[in-house]
Order: sequence, then C-alpha cells, then structure tokens
Amino acid sequence: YEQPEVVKATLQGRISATKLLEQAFGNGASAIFDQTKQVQIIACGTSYHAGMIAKYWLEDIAGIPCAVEVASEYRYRKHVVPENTLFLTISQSGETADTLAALREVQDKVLASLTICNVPGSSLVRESDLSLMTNAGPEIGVASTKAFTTQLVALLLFTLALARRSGLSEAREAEIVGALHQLPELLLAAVKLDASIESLSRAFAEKNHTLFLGRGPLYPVAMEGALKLKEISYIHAEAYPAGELKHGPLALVDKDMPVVAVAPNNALLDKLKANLQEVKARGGELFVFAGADHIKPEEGLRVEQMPDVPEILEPIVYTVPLQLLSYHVAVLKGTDVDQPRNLAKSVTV
Ligand code: F1P
Repeated sequence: YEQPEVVKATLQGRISATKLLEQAFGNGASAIFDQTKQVQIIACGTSYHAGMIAKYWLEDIAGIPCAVEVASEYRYRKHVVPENTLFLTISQSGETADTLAALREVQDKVLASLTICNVPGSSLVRESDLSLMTNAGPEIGVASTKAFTTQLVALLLFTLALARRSGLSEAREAEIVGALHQLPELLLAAVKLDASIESLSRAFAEKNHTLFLGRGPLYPVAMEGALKLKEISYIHAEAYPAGELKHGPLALVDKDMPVVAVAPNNALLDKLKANLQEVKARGGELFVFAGADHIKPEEGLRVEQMPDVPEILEPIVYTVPLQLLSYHVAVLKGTDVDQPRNLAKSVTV
C-alpha cells in the first residue's frame, strides 16, 4: 500500500535533469556510462525478476546489450566478460551472499560495478563503484513488494541515463519522463483494486497449483506473481511466457489449474489472446488482468480491469495486483504473510 509514496521517493530530484540523475549514482558515473558497451545484471529472487525486466528496457530503449543471470549460478561458473561491461547487481538488502560473491568474483574484470539497492551502507553499496538507492524504506515482510517496484523505477532511470548517450529521441525521452510522473497515481489506482482482488482470491485458496502467463516484459512480471504466491501462500505456481504454452505446459491445464494472465493493451495482446483461447479450450479457468475493454469477460474467463497504463510502466503497475492476490490467498489460507516458513529476509550464507 505504500508503493505510490515510496515510488515518489525513488524519483525525487532525479528525473528533471541529466546531471542530477547522474549525481545520484555517485562520483564518476557519467564517465563510466560514456564507456559502457554492455550490461551484465546479477541478482537473486525478486531482484532477479527486476533485472529480467530491465533487459527488455536496456535493449529496446538504450540499444545496449544486456545479460541477466541469477547470482547463485553466475558465481560458480566460468564466464566471459566482454570489454567495457558495466556489472549491475540488484538487491533489496545489499547483503545477499550469492550476489556479493558474484561481485567479488568479477570486480577486477569489469569496467565498473553498480548496485541498485535499498539499504545505504550495506555490503553491496560499500563494495560497488556506483550505487543508486531505491529509497523504499524498510520492508517488514520477507517477500519483497515495494522493494521490487522501486527497483524497477531505479532501473528505468538507469536505462534513461544510458539511452541519453545512444541517441534517445527527445520525443521518446519526454514520453518516458511524462509516464514516470504519472506513476504514483497509477499505483494508487492499482492498489484500489484491493477489494475486487480479495473476491478473486477465493478461487485460488482451495487449489494446489496456479499457472501465470505473460509476454514480453510482462513475462518476468508473471514470474514475480508466481514467486509471491509460492512464498506466502505455499501454493505451487509456475510462470511461462505465453507463447511457450504449446511446448509443454498446456498438458497441465484443466479445471483444477487456475491460469492468471497479465494482458495489458500492447502490441503483444493479440498473440496473448490466442494463447488464452488455447487455455479456455482445455477447460482452464482464466483470470486476466487487462486494460479497459480489451478482453471481454465470458464463462470461465474473469477480467480484472486495470487502469490504462503507458506501455513503459506496464511491468510496474501490473505487479501490484499480483502481489495483492498472493496476499489475499495467504490470508484466506491462514499462512504467515510477513514471515513465511523456511525463508529469511536476507540470505547471507
Ligand atoms: C533476494 C531475495 C528476495 C526474497 C527473499 C530472499 O534478496 O531472494 O527477493 O524476497 O527475501 O532474498 P535481496 O538480494 O533483494 O535482498
């Protein structure tokens, strides 16, 4: 519920002028960004999903190649680090052992390191050359929520900083900055769907599995929705890029497998609608988060109407109803929302 406010704190003083934005990353940021030829993103859990979304933005908006990998794999394998790689870690706590180990492993092979982090003075902040703080304030629960959306805002600011060097048009820049100014209001509108999402949650609490679908940068949003449901309600959930359905997971679909789709009105919507028909034809019960009137409700297909959102903000705004859904399912099941079994807020070993 704090997300409209904390996102303002992430944006504060950073979108008005290039110089102010670059100062926020620390000394020498401008010179490092001038030389950056590719970005390697490393993170764990929810922070990894933020990195997956950033890859779409960095390649689309800044035209910079970007690789993303979980720290727990990256740190243990031999890797090739291309010249002028900016090594970007993302972490709420700044203390996640795998992420820190990956940074230490490559520190002397990369152009520079940058962390997007929520805790000032944490190990990742101290050991990275540059840092951009998310300013989300303390997160009480183990499962990241406002940390994730503020990470996405910080990643969009980072994308802007690089894109300004690689020929971002004034019109596109104005479009992105204008969208960011609208973000707190749009998050407020998403939070207001709470009661409606609560009524939806009953359809999940009795089930043992859920499938989440998305396309493009909404695929990592689906992954984050599935992770939240697993973490706090202990329901097995998986996310798939919707185009992959026919390559396997369609075999799982029946009336006992609720399917959640994030379906904003973008260029991929028609493709996604075709995937949803594939699910319906197999008797799957669909719950679709969609913009106004783009998908019609019908028997077996419930539509949760989202505010109209500028395309660049879709991954941020569409995350909130999925977080709320997991929350309400967990409350119905009586699990501990703030302190799920077997999990720690910060995985330091
Ligand atoms: C990574 C993370 C969180 C998750 C849980 C365990 O932490 O996987 O995303 O919610 O708290 O750790 P961090 O590196 O972002 O602090």
